[in-house]
Order: sequence, then structure tokens, then C-alpha cells
Amino acid sequence: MSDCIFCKIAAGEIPSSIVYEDDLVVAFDDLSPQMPVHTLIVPREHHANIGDNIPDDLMGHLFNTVKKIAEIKGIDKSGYRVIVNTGDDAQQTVHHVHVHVLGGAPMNSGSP
Ligand code: D5M
Repeated sequence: MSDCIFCKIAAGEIPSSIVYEDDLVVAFDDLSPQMPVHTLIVPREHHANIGDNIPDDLMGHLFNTVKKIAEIKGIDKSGYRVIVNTGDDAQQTVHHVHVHVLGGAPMNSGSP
């Protein structure tokens, strides 16, 4: 999508702090980190959110990339949190599906 900021990052059209990329996904550090490690993983293909008919193989690849990011960031042993905000009630602000990988320090309970 031409006006989608994460499409532009995935295409290399605007700068970002890339952590990992392959033919299907791109991972980059969040601009407003909420934890010492806060990386976003996005598919190169535009899908608005997790409910947007993402093909199974792409969905699987997207989530299998979480483990890679945790290893690259050195938080695979200490633990991390994975969040996918979806829709208005969840405060999704960028409407290109993205997986938040958060870690690097102890967190509070994961309950809402
Ligand atoms: O999270 C959207 C996230 O995207 C939010 O944590 C800020 C981040 N963001 C927005 N623009 C950028 C750029 N240009 N680079 C890196 N990170 C960015 P949501 O789940 O939609 O609330």
C-alpha cells in the first residue's frame, strides 16, 4: 500500500533500524521502545491485521521469526513477551500487521 509506513520500511524507502530480514518478513526496532528490547516483525506483504486472511505459510513464518529475533537480541534465555495489537480496542495504530517482541528486563503481569 502506497501510504503504509511499514510497507515503506519493508521496501527500504524510509530508514529504520533493521534487525533481520528475509524474502517474507522484515524486523526492525520500534521507534518508541517500551522495553530495552522492542522489535517489530512485519510481513513484506501488506495485511492490515492478524484477521486479514494471512496465508498460513506466511503466518507461520512471521511467528517463527520471533525465536530468531529473541536470539539475535540475546533475550531467548531470559524470556520475552510477544504482542499483536489488533483493531481499535487493542489500540492498533499502524494498520500493517506487526508482531511486537519485548524483553530485556523483568515485566509486570501479562494480564490486561
Ligand atoms: O504499534 C505500532 C508501533 O509502531 C508503535 O510502537 C510505534 C511503532 N512505529 C511507528 N512508526 C515507526 C517507524 N517509522 N519505525 C519504527 N517503529 C515505528 P501498534 O501495535 O499499532 O500500537
